[in-house]
Amino acid sequence: MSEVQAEARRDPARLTLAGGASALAGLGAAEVAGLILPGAPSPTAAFADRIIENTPDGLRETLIGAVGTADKPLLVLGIVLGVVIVGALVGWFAKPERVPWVFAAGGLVTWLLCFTGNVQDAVTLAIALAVGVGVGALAWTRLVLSPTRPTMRSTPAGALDRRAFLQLAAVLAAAGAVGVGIAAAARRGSAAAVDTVRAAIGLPKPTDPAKPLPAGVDPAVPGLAPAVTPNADFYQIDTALVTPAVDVESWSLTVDGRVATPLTLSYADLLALPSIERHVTLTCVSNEVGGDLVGNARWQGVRLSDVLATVGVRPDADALVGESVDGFTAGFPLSVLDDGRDAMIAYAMNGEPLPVKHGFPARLVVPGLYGYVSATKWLSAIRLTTLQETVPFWLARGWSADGTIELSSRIDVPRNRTLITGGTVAVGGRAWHQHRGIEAVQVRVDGGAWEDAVLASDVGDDSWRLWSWQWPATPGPHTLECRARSSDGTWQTEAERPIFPGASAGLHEITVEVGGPA
Ligand SMILES: Nc1nc2c(c(=O)[nH]1)N[C@H]1C(S)=C(S)[C@@H](COP(=O)(O)O)O[C@H]1N2
Ligand SMILES: [Mo]
Repeated sequence: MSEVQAEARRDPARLTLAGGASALAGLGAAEVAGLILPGAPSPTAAFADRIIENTPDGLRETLIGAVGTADKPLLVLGIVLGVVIVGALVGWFAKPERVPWVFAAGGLVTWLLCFTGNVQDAVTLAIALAVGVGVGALAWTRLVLSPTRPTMRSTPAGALDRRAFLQLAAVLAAAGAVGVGIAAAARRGSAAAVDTVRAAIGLPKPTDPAKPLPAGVDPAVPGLAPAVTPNADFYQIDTALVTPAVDVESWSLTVDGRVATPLTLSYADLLALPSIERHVTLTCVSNEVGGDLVGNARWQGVRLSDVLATVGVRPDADALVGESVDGFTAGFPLSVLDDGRDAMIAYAMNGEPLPVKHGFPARLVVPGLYGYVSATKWLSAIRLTTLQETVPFWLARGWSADGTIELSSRIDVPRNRTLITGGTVAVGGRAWHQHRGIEAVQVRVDGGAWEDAVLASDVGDDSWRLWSWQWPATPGPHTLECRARSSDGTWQTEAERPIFPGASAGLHEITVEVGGPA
């Protein structure tokens, strides 16, 4: 090695820059490779999914609360920056000859961390990461190890001169960033393409339609959200960073496991089966008392029990696990279905094909169960099994196997911590105990006597019920609380309980400041 070359290899600024640029070039190459390989995940997204999954629940909620829906783009940006910084540090600290090997080790560790057990993902991700490591190592070689190429301006002794080095580093880094950007844009584009296909789908008429909504399901309380939640306002919970954009032509749903005859349905097969349509309120177990992770929609789909009768559930199966194309699983005991509830493989929500983010082309909806044990979106398989044989996603993380929805109620109007005008104040909210129904709601002010609220018309036992109460408000600060009575006769209790490992409990309380009369 010449003096000049040796000198260049000792220049920390040069090595750091070369490391960062090589890493970014490698990441861009891995993303582009992941885009080109059919069915391959985005390496960045796969890694982000792992981070999300392994973040303790409490911390995750806090972070998501702090940054809102920007959480996922910020996470991706963080990962890209992280790769560049790690690359720069490797360039700075590692022996130059060893850097390609450190890159390879990084690729291997990433692959191991991202391993979900899904074979297709593992193979395609391995290829994408290998391409990334190769490109990163090549970039490093050109920048630092053997920069001499006929086309490249180099000092006679074999190190790139300063300008040539900076140019090459900038080109490599820019190419990497463009690769990441193109891959992200293309993946978003494919989601848009799926949405176009989805919008053009004609739905069959439900064989067994929902009962028309009775008059008066929405109390006359200004500012109260409606009894049926518009799709655009429906809460959304998923573990996946990039929600799946499923090509409905190649999609199919398999029903197998402990069954007599396994079944595979195409989208057309599913839509051709007799269907039911019902109003069902979905709730997330992570909903805090007074929280808004709850929504009511009119779902259309195929009755789950019809499909189970077709495949013939074997007596050694006691649970059902729904599996998503994204690897998520949710499962519950089959005994839940014994009461004949309207559990369904849903393909429509409020009269439209399922929105992409709510599980297009199909999901499970089971009245009375929290989403984490039942409501698998982007459904790809239904496995008849036992919960020991197939442990669903959240159960493997310590959440309760009993996902029965708790009796709960909420005050929506007036809003918490607001200043309102005195006189008679319209108070309103909703209460739910899916599959049981709500028979009474009461409100109390400042810990006083419970007063009966007026229930709005009933949509059905599987839906929440809205309520209202006319409050003769006096000026000053006040607290309001509500409680509901289930149709099974039990009152919601005051005892508070945290969300983990299975649903919050306690009464929703708000404080308001009442000003003078209007
Ligand atoms: N594939 C998949 N399905 C899923 C989830 C998920 O993370 N991935 N989350 C579940 C949870 S915890 C809930 S509460 C509901 C939420 O459904 P929504 O996003 O349509 O409101 O979906 C369920 N189905
Ligand atoms: Mo959930």
